Amino acid sequence: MSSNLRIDGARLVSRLTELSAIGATPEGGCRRLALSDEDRQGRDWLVGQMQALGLDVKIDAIGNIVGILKGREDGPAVILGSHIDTVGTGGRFDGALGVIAGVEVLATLRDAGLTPKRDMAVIAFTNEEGARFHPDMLGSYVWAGGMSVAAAHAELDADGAVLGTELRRIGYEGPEQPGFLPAHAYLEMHIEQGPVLESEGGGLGAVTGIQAICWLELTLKGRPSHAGTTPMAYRKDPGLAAARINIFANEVTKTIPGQLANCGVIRVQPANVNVVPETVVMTLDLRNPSDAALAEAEAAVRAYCADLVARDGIEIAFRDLARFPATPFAEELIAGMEQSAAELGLPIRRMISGAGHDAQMMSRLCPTAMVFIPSIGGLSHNPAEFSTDEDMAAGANVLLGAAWRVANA
Ligand code: HGY
Ligand code: MN
Ligand code: MN
Repeated sequence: MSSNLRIDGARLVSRLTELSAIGATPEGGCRRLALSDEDRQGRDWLVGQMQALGLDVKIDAIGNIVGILKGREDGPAVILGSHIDTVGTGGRFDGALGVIAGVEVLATLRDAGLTPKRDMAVIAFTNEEGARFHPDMLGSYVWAGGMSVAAAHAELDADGAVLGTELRRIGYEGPEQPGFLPAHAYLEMHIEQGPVLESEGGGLGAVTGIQAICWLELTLKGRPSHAGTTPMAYRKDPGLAAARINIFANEVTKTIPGQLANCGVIRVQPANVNVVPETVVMTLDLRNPSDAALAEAEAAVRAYCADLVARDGIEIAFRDLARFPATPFAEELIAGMEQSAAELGLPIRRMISGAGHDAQMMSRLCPTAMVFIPSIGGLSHNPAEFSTDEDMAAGANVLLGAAWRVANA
């Protein structure tokens, strides 16, 4: 590839703008929950873009969308990708940028009449966010063989909707088997979603790996009773217990290095102002770069819950929603990202990812790496999520260089 080949930054921005209009929220972000009508519209748009580019577009049984650029030789492909589903308060960049940058890389090669030695592809994976169905990174997890199609299809959302039914409803239960395209390498571009790069004056991130993740759902059962007549000592109050567990999980982050904790869901039943609750369903998102430290944090939370059960006479049932180990990326691909940045005269520094990504699943199949661009204000999963056009083009050019190198090695 001539060393001065660059992606088309204006085209990258205009595609992101087009996709951002699908599921656009009044606050300026995007809401395309997995397998929703907005997700379907985004999928339809992406398939149209891939077809217009002349890619061979295939859909697999979990709805992963695969656009393939044929290489000169048969064999495992260099895969780019990310996701186009969002969380409820999503921004315009999380996931979408990585898919569009992958499309832009293939479009740039096509425009330049360059055919790589290996097949190349861009994949938009289903339900990366895990906001509606669990676990997160579900489409890439199934692609990597971590979960069966049947088990994934049986997942339910909070309203009882069945994943497989929703997939068929939006017309994206495809004929291909997940993982049908053998992977030689996987590269993903993503916004950092945190404050590190910006706090260092900008520059790109050569991602060395992803921290360990544990998502727990706790169902707490107490005894509904009258809020005005039941003496405090007589109450079996799961609402109070849930609050205590949330605070305890937060306290654990102060004693275990690197520990993070979030209680993102608290659903109270019967949710009446004058009833001591009967049931509370809550979630805990626990993360740590160290598997051992995360296990210690989880054990502390479980032990605390056992004490509450013994002391307060409520029941607590746990359910795993997601559990993924700390995942290191491939040194030669990390170095490849650094080399491409250096060739472009762009500052880049190594860092771990706090967020989960489809790369965490693809690293089970093949050498994997990511490149980050700065998130302004360190914000993500927020409508105000923002990255500059310049940083988007810089990241996509690093992706182009790194992908072309590994596709022809
Ligand atoms: O939760 C995560 O880290 C990702 O946004 N799915
Ligand atoms: Mn993402
Ligand atoms: Mn996300």
